Amino acid sequence: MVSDAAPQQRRLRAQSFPVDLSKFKNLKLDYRRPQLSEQEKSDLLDNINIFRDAIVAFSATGNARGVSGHTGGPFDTAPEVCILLAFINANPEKFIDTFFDEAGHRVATQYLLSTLDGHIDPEHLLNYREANSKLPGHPELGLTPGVKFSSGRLGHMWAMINGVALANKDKNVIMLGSDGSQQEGDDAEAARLAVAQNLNVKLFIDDNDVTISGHPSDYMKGYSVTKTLEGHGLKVVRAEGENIDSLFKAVCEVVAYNGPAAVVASRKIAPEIEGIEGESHAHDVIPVAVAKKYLTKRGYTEDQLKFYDDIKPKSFSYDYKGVTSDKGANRVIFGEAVNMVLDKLSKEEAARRVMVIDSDLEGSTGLKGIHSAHPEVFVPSGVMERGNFSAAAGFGFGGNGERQGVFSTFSAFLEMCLSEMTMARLNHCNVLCHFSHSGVDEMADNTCHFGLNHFFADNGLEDTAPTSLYFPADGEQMKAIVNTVFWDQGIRIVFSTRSKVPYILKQGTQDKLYGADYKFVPGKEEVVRTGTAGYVVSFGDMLYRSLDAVERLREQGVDVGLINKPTLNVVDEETLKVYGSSPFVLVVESISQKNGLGSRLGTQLIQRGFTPKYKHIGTFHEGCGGITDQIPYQKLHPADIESEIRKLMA
Ligand SMILES: Cc1ncc(C[n+]2csc(CCOP(=O)(O)OP(=O)(O)O)c2C)c(N)n1
Repeated sequence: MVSDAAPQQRRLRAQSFPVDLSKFKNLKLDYRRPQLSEQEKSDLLDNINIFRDAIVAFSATGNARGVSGHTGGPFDTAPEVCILLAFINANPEKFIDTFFDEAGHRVATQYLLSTLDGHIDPEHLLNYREANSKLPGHPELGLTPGVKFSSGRLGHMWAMINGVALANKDKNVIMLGSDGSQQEGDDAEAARLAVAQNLNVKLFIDDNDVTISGHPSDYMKGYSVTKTLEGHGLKVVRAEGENIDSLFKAVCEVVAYNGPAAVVASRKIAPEIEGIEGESHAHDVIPVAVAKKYLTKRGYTEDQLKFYDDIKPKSFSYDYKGVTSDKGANRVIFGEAVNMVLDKLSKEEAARRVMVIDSDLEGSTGLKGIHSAHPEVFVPSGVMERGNFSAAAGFGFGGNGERQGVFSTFSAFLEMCLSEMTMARLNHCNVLCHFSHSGVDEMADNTCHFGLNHFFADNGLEDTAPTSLYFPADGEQMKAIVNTVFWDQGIRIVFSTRSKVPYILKQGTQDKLYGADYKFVPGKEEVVRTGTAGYVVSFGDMLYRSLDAVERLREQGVDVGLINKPTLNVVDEETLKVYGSSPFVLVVESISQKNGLGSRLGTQLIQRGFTPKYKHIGTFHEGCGGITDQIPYQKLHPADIESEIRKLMA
């Protein structure tokens, strides 16, 4: 399918996709006839089984190659998709033939639909989430042949398809929904418009009671998708998702209805997949062993499933200079650092003064560690970033820093909370935020999950309370920053990456630069290496990569210096003079090249009368999928940094 395929893709293409998709029948069913004949039912069930086998077979390759993925969600919605496909086949003029999905992680559905439409070779599906395969973790319009929309940030789809429905009043607009995505506030706004305008949006919601951190029925008492949608005025039909008669009848009723309507299909996630059914980890990629067991039970032979043995995680080894060989996960260390602050308080004092709220990502953003060590401060919550941020801000309202709200999610979703940040600032709220998964490193979830726009958060005026943006370079610096700024006032934001980072060493030693004798000073830029030829200014995960480039050049006699800027949005006049008066400044960052530090520092230098040769590099184009490939794809590998330095010196 893809002409610039990597060698591994070509090899896999020669293998055979185990599921015979030619057996998938082009069924035609009329939604005005809610009763299935025995033959229709049997054909439909065959299609559902083929669809589900295929989802299991190819999504498990994400597990085999170590790039993760999602199986449970797309597996669940196969019956709804197969029924709706048959409706579209019978009455194409009545539908927009796109299965808009507000839960973009269920992208396997879109790749399979595109394959059934003839846009993708079945064998190519076995490259799911592989770098450059054009099968990234979320659907991207214009990237993958046959994929008809972009999705991946929960709760962003319904509002858009309202517009599609307004532009196509004579057609049904389909959206696959989920009990996770429906928690987002935007869905409530979309519901009101859909009802007020009587739009023909048809929602098919997989109410499997599973999201990433567990079961909504446990962590969000009182939440009901059905009652919520009914309360907005939609027609809602509940169905047993795994009972084809019940589901078929409900889908017919909702499609035949004139106006906004939803099927809420209840089922355990990954039904009948032994080992993961009903479990919250079924949300993630299915382990190869579980997939093999399932497919074997479904009649596939050992020989047909041999292809998994050929898929190996990509290894990437590189000997970085100036750092330890061991690495720390800063996104986990954030939680440990908060625990170190909380350990100093009694449980009562901690509960009175600190509130840590989750947004269904506690395992990914380090809050899980706080949840287990200090349950007295922890509030589990749903996929509701804006509301949860404001709750954290409100906890710290009026407390002079004596009370702190702590909030976390992925850096990508910082963009969702900007207006709430403005109001939190105007209310003098005290809130410590942790935005993990910054930049692009190891982000197979790809472009919609990149954390690029950190500076957007600093959106107050010069005379309002400052918003501090901190991006520690390693685990020791993370601890020092959290310890120093925890009880400060205002909005403080700490960033980390999905990937682990090594520890920065003092020049020519094996001692950690940010070890026991280090004291973090907010706003201070740190000279990691002094140099006369010019300076690299960097921070976060790009500091160790920049250090490697700098060390290699220094070994060759090029005296390049390196600055760490752990507070992104404060000018340190003293240090700026040091690099400003050197021959060149190169800013290296993994956030957006368009909006990052580099887009500001040049002006700050000129305003102070410094005119070194200047360049900045950062993330500049949409992702390539995969794990270790993202950084070199953005031309941010140490070799790229070295080459940029050489160009500035030429
Ligand atoms: C705006 C936003 N917040 C958080 C996430 C991270 N996230 C991805 S899937 C998910 C939970 C999904 O639950 P659900 O949609 O019900 O899917 P299922 O577990 O059934 O596959 C979360 C929190 C996201 N993709 N977008």
